[in-house]
Amino acid sequence: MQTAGRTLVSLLELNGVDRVFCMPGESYLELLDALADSSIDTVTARHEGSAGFMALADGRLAGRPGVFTVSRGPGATNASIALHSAQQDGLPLILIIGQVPRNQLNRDSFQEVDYQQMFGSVAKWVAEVTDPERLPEVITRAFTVAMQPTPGPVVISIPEDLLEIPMDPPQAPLPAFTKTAYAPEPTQITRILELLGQSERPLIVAGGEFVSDDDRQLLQTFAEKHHIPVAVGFRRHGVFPNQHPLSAGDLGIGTTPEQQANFEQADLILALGTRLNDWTTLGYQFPASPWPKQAFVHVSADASTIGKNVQPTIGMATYGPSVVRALLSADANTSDKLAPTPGRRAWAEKLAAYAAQRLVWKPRRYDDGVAFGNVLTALAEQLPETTSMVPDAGISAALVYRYFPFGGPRRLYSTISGVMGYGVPGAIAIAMREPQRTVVCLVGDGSFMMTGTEIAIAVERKLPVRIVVSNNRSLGTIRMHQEKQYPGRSEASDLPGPSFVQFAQAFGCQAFSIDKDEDIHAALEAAMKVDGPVLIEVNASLTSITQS
Ligand SMILES: Cc1ncc(C[n+]2csc(CCOP(=O)(O)OP(=O)(O)O)c2C)c(N)n1
Ligand SMILES: [Mg+2]
Repeated sequence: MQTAGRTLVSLLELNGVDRVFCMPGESYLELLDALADSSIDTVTARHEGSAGFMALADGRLAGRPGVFTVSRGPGATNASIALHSAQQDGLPLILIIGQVPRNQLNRDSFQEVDYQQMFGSVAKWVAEVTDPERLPEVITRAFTVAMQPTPGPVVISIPEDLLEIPMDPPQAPLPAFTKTAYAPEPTQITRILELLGQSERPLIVAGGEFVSDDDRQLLQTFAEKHHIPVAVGFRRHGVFPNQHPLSAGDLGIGTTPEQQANFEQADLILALGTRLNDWTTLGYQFPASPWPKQAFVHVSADASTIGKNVQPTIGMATYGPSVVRALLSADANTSDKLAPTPGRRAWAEKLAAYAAQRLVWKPRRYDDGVAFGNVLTALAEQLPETTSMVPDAGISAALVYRYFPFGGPRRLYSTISGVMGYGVPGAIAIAMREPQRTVVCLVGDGSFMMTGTEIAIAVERKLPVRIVVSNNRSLGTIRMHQEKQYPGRSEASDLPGPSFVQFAQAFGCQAFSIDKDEDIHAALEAAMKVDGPVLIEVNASLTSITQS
């Protein structure tokens, strides 16, 4: 016999969990105690939101949901930001909450919250365990639900007293949770190849389901074989190299009207592994809603998104990579690269030329600081191929999406939700999983001030994260919109702040500053040599934001 708290930890281990992120609370002491005796690495964050951001980032890389634990009421309320991001990003996340004891449930007791009501519209599933014997079923189901078909957040509430009840250890095979296969339908594969054969101007819209390096390579092989230009979905730049001759750029905030007009010339759209959100569809205009102007194939693991806003010629509720794999093997007898028709070659060249021209940053100078794009360009030159880029929200992130070259094995770990505060904790969690890669966080001063205290973990664990703070002393993105709509007025968006160099040093983190353009190269070079975490504060121009 062991306590239910220990059983819970055994169940996490059985489901492949080797790390959890937490902010402790008195409502789950037995779980914390059991973690101490387990194989699981427990990371204490300084705020539940950050613990959630770390788990969110961890869930992208671990092959199972990221897991974080928080206390009831206030703790759970703070945690909610990460659940929303997990939902928008389609990332697997499990939140475990220490709930009030069972004899206090439904009595408005101290810090009690009804989590079904609170998180019901954000989480894929919310469950409260009131019988310890059901822990194995509920926890394992949480992993299954969080992982598929489209990953997302799950919330499990466990009353404090339940954790202390003695019970038998779980007996389960490994891995404990199910990974369901969603096989593509062979007749539809044949039909897609027929449509492709008839198409002169095909376009792939590639979404976030191309997660692994293998899947991304598969997409590239397929695009190259048939000479199909690829536009990546909103903030999915890592899915296809943006300097590739078949790159058509990205769909989203930065798509210009001319680019959209070009995309609309496509006679076949293959939307692969994407839920086609509002940004990726350019405000539900591309493909035209509800009936596209061209043949349209929509492949998404999330069946509910197919035919939601746009009616496809072919809809397939399965994973994008599995369809690409099936398409490649269905015509495996043809050569690796088919000769494109002149029309298709010209089409791809036109889209790629436009996208390539959008990638070029022209250096700029301002009197009130450095244009952050100048720093980004220097970073792009200095950073190795094995860079993992973790942008927060704000101008620096927008510049990454527009200008940063994602060639070869460079990876992007952004948020679809555009949430402030993800950058520092996200980069820390990624650095724990990718010790062999260069992990870079780009973050604005406002966003850094939300979760920058997590730098303490990077110092404690000597994680070599490179944190670049774009300090424009403003909530610059909001200021940019204010300048457009309320010129000359900046109510609430000015943001006096500390010296971020001194802030980092107070935590024991090495720090450098870039005050003017001439400092960029030396500061970046010195920062890259640091063994352990490093912060670079950029005195960023605010006037540049309305001109970039
Ligand atoms: C949690 C959260 N709160 C508010 C916003 C709205 N918002 C988007 S960008 C931004 C300003 C970000 O400021 P900063 O991090 O300094 O970056 P900058 O835009 O100045 O580069 C705000 C307030 C958000 N995205 N997320
Ligand atoms: Mg700012």
